[in-house]
Amino acid sequence: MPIINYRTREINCKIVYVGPSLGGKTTNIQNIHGLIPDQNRTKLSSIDTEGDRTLFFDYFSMDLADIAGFKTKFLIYGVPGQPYYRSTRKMVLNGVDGLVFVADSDKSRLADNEESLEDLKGMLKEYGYDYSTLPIVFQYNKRDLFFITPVDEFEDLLNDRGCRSFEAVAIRNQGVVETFRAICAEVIQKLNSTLAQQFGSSYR
Ligand SMILES: Nc1nc2c(ncn2[C@@H]2O[C@H](COP(=O)(O)OP(=O)(O)OP(=O)(O)O)[C@@H](O)[C@H]2O)c(=O)[nH]1
Ligand SMILES: [Mg+2]
Repeated sequence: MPIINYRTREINCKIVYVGPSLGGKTTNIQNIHGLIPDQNRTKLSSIDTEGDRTLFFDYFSMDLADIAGFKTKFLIYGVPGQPYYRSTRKMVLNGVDGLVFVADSDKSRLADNEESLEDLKGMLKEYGYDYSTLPIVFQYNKRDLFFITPVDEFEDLLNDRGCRSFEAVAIRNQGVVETFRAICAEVIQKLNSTLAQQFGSSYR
C-alpha cells in the first residue's frame, strides 16, 4: 500500500529489487539510475558494499508526474542477496508496493534462485502481505552465460503466478528498462485503483 500523505499531497511508492546474491540487482539499479535525468532523482546510495556484494542496501528516489494532484515518487531499493543478511532484507521489504525478482540464469545457481524466492515469500508472510496479489515482475538475468537455465524451467519453478517476465543481460543494459517499466506500470495501476476506492472514480 503506497504511503499517501494528504497534508503534503505526496505519494511514495516503494519498489524493491530482490533475488539471490550476485544475481544482478545492483547492476540493474545502477543502470536505471544512470538513465534518469539528474533533476528527477536523488543520488544512488549503495550503502556498505564489499566488492560486488551489497551488505546493507541500494537506494534512490525518483519523481514522477503528479497523479490526481499528488506529487508522486518512486523509492527504489535493492536488498543484499546473501542469505546471512535476512534481517536487512526484511527491513527493506517493510511497506513494499512492487517487487522485481532478479534471477541468476547461471545453471549452477538454480537452487539459490528457488531458495531466495522461498525466503522472500516467508518474509512477506511474516509482515502479513499477500504474495499472490503484490505486483511482481521476474527478470531472468545473465542470459549471456553459456550454461543457463531455460526460460520455461524458470517459468515453472519461479513464476507460478504467471506474472510478466523478461530475459536480461544487465551488464549490457539489456532487459533492464523493460523490466523497470513493467513493474512501474503495475504499481501505478494498483495505485490508481487504491485512489479510485478512496475518492471514487471521479478523482481522475
Ligand atoms: N555475465 C553477466 N554478469 C552480470 C550480469 N549482470 C550482473 N553481472 C555481474 O554479476 C556480479 C554481481 O552483480 P550485482 O549487481 O552486484 O549483484 P547483486 O544481485 O546486487 O548481488 P548482492 O548485492 O550480493 O545481492 C557483478 O560482477 C556484475 O557485473 C549479466 O547480465 N551477465
Ligand atoms: Mg547488490
